[in-house]
Amino acid sequence: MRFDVVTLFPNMFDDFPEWGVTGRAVECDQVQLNTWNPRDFSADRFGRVDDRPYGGGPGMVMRYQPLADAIDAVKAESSKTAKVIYFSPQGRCLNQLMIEQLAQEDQLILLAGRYEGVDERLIEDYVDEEVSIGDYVLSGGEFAAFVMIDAVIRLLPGVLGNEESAQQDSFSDGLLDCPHYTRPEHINQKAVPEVLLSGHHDNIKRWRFQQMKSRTKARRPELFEQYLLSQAEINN
Ligand code: 4GM
Repeated sequence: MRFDVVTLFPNMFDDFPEWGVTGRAVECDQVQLNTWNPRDFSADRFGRVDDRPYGGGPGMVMRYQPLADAIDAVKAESSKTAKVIYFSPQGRCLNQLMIEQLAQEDQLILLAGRYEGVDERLIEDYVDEEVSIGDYVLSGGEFAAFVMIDAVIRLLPGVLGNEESAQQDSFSDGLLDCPHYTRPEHINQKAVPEVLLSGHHDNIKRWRFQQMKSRTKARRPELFEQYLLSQAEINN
């Protein structure tokens, strides 16, 4: 799989190959991670990539031309059909189902904005999906791109090493994960739940499933409602 990130701060992605399982996938060429700096594409005689907003107000807006030319350059050397994703708080909120679908793609072009965002016409002409990673504002889209890249790479076949892991993820069935414990058995009077020491694998499985459901119901009632609806559908 190939990621092409359009960013004013390509250096932010330099160390990616050093980070854990997702980095190893890049290191082993299972994933190609490229960066493109719109500054290199600015046709402006000062190399400007931003300008003042029409209508006034604070901050700057990323200009159409350098971004359009950068995206055209990515597409010219790869796939004309690659999806272009733009990260902004106005986008559709990212979830695991979207990540699973994105992991099926051969290539993603990720546009990381800065300042107040990009000229709206660039979004209309080039962006296939405007995506938000949550209801908060970042100083740039780069960390949103990191989030998506990480979540997608770990689903690629062979990346986690343990194929079961991805299947057992929280959300893979619409529920939060159960609690986990490792040695020692006692910490400050707190013991590991007895069932986990029992060696009774059916009981352990049941207990974990109960924990997943009770935690989801308590912490994320809206997710739990979704889960119940999807179960009802399966049973019909
Ligand atoms: C658009 C407009 C994404 C993008 C202004 C990007 C939050 C998210 C940016 C901007 C971002 C998000 C860059 N902030 N919630 N900042 O996914 O500053």
